[in-house]
Amino acid sequence: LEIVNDLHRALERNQFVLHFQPQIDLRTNSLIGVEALLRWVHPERGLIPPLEFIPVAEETGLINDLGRWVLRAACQQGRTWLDRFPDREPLVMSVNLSGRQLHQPRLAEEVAAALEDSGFPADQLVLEITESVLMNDTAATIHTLEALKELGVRLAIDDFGTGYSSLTYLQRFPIDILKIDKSFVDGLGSANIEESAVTRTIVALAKTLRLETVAEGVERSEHVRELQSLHCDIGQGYFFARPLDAGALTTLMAQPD
Ligand code: G
Ligand code: G
Ligand code: MN
Ligand code: NA
Repeated sequence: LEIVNDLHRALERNQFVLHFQPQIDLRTNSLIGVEALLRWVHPERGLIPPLEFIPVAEETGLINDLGRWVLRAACQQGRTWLDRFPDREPLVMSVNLSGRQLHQPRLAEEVAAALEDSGFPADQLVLEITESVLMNDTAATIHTLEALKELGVRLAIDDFGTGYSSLTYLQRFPIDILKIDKSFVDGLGSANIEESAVTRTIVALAKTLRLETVAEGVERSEHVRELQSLHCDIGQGYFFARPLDAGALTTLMAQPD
């Protein structure tokens, strides 16, 4: 419970940082975006991964302040990169939203403020929502998602395929992108065709619904080859790069693809 007190002070004390994991266009092999991933630099414990404090932040409600900080920091860093690398393809910035943030009535206003204050273009911001959060929900969720869409941002379903549920919500919610969960990507490149059945099906579904596909947890060249043959759009994973701090990513961007 010490962590709860520490967590409250951590925002005031500027102990959070964003790392950024590259997203690669599988057709051109170029860096086209990054996912912002939150880390807590604890003065005694060092770098704490989000799975250890985001659930606590959700329970205590601190996730709203923390999520607002993440949105602002991600948009500002995105703007810095756009200004620094004007000749690169427009960089897409993906930010994770938690369930509790999605239930916050002022979410769309806060996203609008983060975009306006940073000058980051709305159509280059992607908000990721996990499939389980979407499935547990309701009219209020649709309303929030539509308000977000009106700002011009795009919406992605994170961990897609792990929810074991009806797919009807894909027609109800204004979704743009499916992020194929690592557990399905792991099976790619195997001689056994059944190993790739789920990924194959998700990509086909996405094409029919005109959604973009991002494969997560791409670790091996065999994964890349099969994703390319399936015409999956984007890859993200250790094969390309781990999440990097802003400085390391700036160095990466300064090199040609
Ligand atoms: O690198 P990784 O350990 O960063 O991330 C672990 C989990 O934490 C992922 O499921 C990711 O979606 C989640 N996560 C990372 N950053 C954020 C964030 O800023 N907000 C929320 N809600 N979840 C995040
Ligand atoms: O938001 P999401 O649940 O998708 O978070 C992505 C998580 O996956 C982060 O914890 C990130 O560090 C991790 N990750 C990203 N690429 C890889 C990978 O290739 N392999 C593994 N094992 N984890 C990855
Ligand atoms: Mn994510
Ligand atoms: Na995921």
